[in-house]
Amino acid sequence: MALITILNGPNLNLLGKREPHIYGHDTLEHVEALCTSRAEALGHEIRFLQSNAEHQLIDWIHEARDNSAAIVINPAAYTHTSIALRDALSAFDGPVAEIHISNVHAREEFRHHSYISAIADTVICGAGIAGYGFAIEAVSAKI
Ligand code: CA2
Repeated sequence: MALITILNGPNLNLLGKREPHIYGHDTLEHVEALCTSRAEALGHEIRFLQSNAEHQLIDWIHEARDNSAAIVINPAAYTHTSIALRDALSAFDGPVAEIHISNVHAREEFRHHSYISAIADTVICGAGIAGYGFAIEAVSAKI
């Protein structure tokens, strides 16, 4: 059994409460339940976290170096801005999956570039919250 750290970036605590036409009606609690169920089916445990603070996400990535076999991350808007998150993920030895609920490539131009994708093992977008399950399957296959 391995631990998979699942990180959620800024504003994802609002999931299901605003902008359902983009992100759907499911809340972050629903996402956690989906992740727990998928990970357990594959024989793994999860540590499911959300923060609006870049430094907190970086600290959790550093902790994952010692306690996790893989990281699944929805970096939210930090996807498009944060070299610091990319550097932290680069220092993690296990598989990393980047996941976006929406299809970022069908949205505004500023969402088309990700600082994370080039160092991720897996990139999933546009599958809704089901993408979290696909990301867990992808990293599980690489653990
Ligand atoms: O599609 C995704 O999962 C995103 O990572 C979500 C981010 C966005 O900045 C990325 O470009 C794509 C936004 C997360 C904020 O989520 C909200 C949910 C409900 C209401 C408001 C924001």
